[in-house]
Amino acid sequence: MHKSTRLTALVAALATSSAALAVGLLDISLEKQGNAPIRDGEEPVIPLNTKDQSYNIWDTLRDTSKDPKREPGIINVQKYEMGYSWSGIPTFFHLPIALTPADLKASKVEVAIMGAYTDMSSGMRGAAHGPSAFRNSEVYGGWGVVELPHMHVMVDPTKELVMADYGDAPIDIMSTERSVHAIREFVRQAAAVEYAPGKHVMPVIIGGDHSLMYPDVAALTDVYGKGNVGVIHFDAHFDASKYAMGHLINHGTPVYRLIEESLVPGKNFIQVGLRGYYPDEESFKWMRSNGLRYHTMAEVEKRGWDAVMEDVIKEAQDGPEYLFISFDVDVLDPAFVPGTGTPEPGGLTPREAFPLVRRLCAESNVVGFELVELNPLADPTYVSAMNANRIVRECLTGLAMRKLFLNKKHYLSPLTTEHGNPVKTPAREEPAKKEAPTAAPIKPPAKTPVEVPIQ
Ligand SMILES: [Mn+2]
Repeated sequence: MHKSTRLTALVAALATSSAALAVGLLDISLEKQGNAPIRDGEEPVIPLNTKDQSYNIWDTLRDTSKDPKREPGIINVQKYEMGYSWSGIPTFFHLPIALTPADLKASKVEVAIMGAYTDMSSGMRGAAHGPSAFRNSEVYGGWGVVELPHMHVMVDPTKELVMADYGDAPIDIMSTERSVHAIREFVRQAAAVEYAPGKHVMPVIIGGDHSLMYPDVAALTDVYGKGNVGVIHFDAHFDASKYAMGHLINHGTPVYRLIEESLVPGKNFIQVGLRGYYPDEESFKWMRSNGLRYHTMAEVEKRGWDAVMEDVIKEAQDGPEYLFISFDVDVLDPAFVPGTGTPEPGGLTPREAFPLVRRLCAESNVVGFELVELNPLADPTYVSAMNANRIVRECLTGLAMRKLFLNKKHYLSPLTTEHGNPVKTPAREEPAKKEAPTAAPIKPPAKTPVEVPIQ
């Protein structure tokens, strides 16, 4: 039913009910004063003026015809070889930028990190500032020059992968419904780029509220095919409501939409971290009947995190060929992420979430990632942005490990997890393209006599 028709019907229904009588009288008295919002014969809606010049301005690309001509490729916008964490132009991880799909292709970009500042459906407004908070969330300086390997595995993803900041998706900040189509197109354009035969750019989307999951996943099914992309969904909430206050798309409905539109079969959803008071019993039954695989915090309480983590990895490898990770930061406990729209106590610790995200990106075929619901306005200590940054770093590290064939079950560097010598060669089955950072055995130090203190 058309929106205005529905509203007309609603007004007609109200006019015939006795409960609405007082409202009707109020309307008449307002009309006498010339203030009535609806008069006889008028449509009870304020039409959207689609002829207005600003209607599509949020989705209108800048005119670049007067820009200096340049060859396609990524652009390093930093002035100096290195800098402090807070210095320079705040791109994601201080990476170079790419403005167009041609830039991604020319530089053979493997991972394009992009912002998407949807904010109409968050439980608490502020997620629009997520991408900018993320770009400013670095802790370490030395970008571009200093080697900063992830200590658990001794791999530095910024050195192993070609990555770029792809800017922000176009958003109509006053309409989630209008934004999702533009976001889907934006993500699809990046993911469609083949940087090598059969190898597509992996989009990493920094939100923004969780309504993003619908256009982000839909964009990947546009590239890889309907039903070919599974979703590992980290969240305190199941986000599979049919409606939210009459809206079909908001941050609590994307899972339902993806299943309803047959883009992702229910069995290809693997949910981690559900807790609190949503979904209810009826919704759990709906999830079961649609085959969703869910791992609640109640299950973690019952079986322990390690057992649940292993099941998630197994299930991720037992699904469609391509995987997308949707990481709602509210899956982490509010102690670690207070800055989010709908916090829920009793969540995962970073020490639980980090290895799972890293392992999923190393041990399965992840082709897209989103981090959503980061709300810096509710994050006075910056701890939320810091943990959000690390979640994405865990994924990037996992991707780099996969590239280096350090993708055996739960690989950790012998150099940093054992202090005995010599260091074992990393457990790799296939030859790596380059020497792994821990491949060379380290000579034991010359033994020196231990001095015993004199009593
Ligand atoms: Mn969510």
